[in-house]
Amino acid sequence: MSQRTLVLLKPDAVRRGLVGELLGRIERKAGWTISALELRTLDRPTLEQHYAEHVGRPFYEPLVEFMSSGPSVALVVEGERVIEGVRALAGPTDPIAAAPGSIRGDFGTITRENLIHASDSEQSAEREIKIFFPGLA
Ligand code: 3AN
Repeated sequence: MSQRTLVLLKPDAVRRGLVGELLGRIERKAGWTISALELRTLDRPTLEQHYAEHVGRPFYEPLVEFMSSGPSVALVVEGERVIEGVRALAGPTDPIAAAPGSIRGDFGTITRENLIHASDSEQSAEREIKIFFPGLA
């Protein structure tokens, strides 16, 4: 089943020079393609929309601070079961709990700065793609 997902390589990934490594892991999956890609510093209104479900949680303010602290790479990836697939490449939210071999497991230590965001369902993917790439059909 071909799907689309919204991926963010977060400011820690960009600062640490991991963009090539992380894009490479996505590109090397057979049949997946990148259909949009942009380097962009995310502003507060964009992040408020993106993280609407987390507004009011104790980690929300530091999360927004971090996410607007430098450029991120936003991209849309398309392909077979790509929503579940990129989440599997990323690993779980807590990088210490994430298995080695996953992006968070290989490169992360703290939960806020966990390198990558990937949509968690078809509904989220549709909503998030509209926020970051409103011109994409
Ligand atoms: P995921 O990105 O794994 O789907 P979400 O959607 O639950 O995780 O959380 C969004 C982002 O909020 C995470 N990627 C992480 O940066 C941050 N976050 C989530 N839970 C915590 C927490 N307990 N403490 C600090 N930051 C958190």
